[in-house]
Amino acid sequence: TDVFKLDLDTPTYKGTVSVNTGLFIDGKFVNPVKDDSKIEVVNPATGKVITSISAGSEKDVDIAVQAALKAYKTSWGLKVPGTERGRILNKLADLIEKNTDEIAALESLNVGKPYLVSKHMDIPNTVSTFRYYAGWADKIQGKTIETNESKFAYTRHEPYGVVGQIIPWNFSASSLAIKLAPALATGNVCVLKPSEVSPLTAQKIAGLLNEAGIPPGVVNIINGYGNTVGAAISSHLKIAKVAFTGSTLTGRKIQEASAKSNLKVVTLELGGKSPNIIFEDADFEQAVKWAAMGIYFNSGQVCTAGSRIFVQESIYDKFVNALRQAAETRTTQIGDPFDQATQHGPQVSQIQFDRIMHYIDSAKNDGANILIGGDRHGNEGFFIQPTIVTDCKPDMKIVREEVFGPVAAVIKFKTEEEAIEMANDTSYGLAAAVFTENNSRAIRVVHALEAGNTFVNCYNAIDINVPFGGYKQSGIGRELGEYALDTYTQVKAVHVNLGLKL
Ligand code: TXE
Repeated sequence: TDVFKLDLDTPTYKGTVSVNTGLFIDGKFVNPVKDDSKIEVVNPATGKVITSISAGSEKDVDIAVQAALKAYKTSWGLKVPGTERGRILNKLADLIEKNTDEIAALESLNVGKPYLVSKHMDIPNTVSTFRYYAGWADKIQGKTIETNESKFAYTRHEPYGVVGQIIPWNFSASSLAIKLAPALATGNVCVLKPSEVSPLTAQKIAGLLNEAGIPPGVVNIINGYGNTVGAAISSHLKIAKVAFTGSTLTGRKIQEASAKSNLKVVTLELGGKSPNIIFEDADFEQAVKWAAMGIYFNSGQVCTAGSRIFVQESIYDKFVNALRQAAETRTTQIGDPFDQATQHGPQVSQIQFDRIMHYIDSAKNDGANILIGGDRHGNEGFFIQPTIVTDCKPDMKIVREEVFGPVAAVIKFKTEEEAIEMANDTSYGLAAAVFTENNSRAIRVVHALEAGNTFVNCYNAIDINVPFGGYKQSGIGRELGEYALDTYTQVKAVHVNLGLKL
């Protein structure tokens, strides 16, 4: 297999990045069965090709599943005590931590995220997620359940066996940890497909697995396209569960593939069009800052992005003006992801760039007002200006569909009831936020919002030990926190006869 190596001499990272470009199966980097399949990896800040990596096929997925099944029976699963699985996951966390700078550089090179964000948020979160679930590995417990005198009943929380995991590009390293860590802690073995857009961090972490002591076959990483490798994972008969993060459209396909193959358990973390409600009694300055961060963080490429901002009539003009200033400031922070001052990077790909520009055009054509932004930034790479859209009507595409870019739709409301009704008028239910200094109102509104992750006087304040997931068409199941353990285990009830005779 080939190794990609690049020397970087940037203001924030000086050093080499290197990853193997092969598929990682059964503890080794290998070439795909169809040897010539490659995917070009692009730097979104320049639009130029960085390298190319091997693309797997259905056959490679099958080879990985066989390796995983063997590992499950011999060197992982319930064969290995939880304390030992935890020890190994902690070792992996240590190795990732040791390589933080290089992995952060790969994240920034491939996804366009500011290097200092990758280094201080994404990779530390990746490390913490492995440590958090390492701690759970020896605390997977069933119950004993009283029935009658002559019976002893208890439950075991057993792993599924081989789980398939399909991840997107917006948090390429931390979403890998959110998938692998709870699965491995509970004793499962994994076949994971990174996004074809952002394979480099997964390749780097794959290269650390053997040193961490993860036995061959326990984690297999197969790069490739959704309609080949992704489809093969979701329809494989020996994969007992699939966990997916990505678009609602693809989530639907995965659910369908599961139904048509072996009814594998499906957990989905999908898109959103999350409401952020600002009441007239909010801490005004704080609300503006959180709202701007809520939509512009990671260039808007966040599933929980607060993309519909509802503002109460009496403060509407003042708020829109302040948000506009926040967007102007953010525009001055656009730049090369490796520059010290950069806070706002490019969109991840040409496809995403085009999709976002198409949404901005649709808003214009539908009669909305582009208050600020609305165009590309610079003439290289996939940068888009922080954008605010006003004069929105409820049926406009810009209000109904996920843009996944730095585009806020701002909407005026009069009463609390109206705000709740408009906020819930969506097929999504991932996140929602409310800003008010009135505590009873905050709790009342948050309880009425149809979303899995809700925030009071903050936004995107996600923690690894708090469950994360969606209502409605934003998903099925929960990741993070103790709740994720349930989605990686199946309950076996054991009934033991203590003396009942027939
Ligand atoms: O997503 P896809 P894309 C949303 C966001 C974005 C849109 C499209 O709105 O604009 O999705 O992005 C794999 N069977 N989100 O095209 O297609 C694919 O290879 C199995 C929200 O990147 O959902 C990749 O690994 N797998 C989201 C993964 O699915 C398939 C994050 C995600 O890609 C497949 C990303 C198939 N048939 C995008 N087709 C979030 N919830 O955070 C594709 N894939």
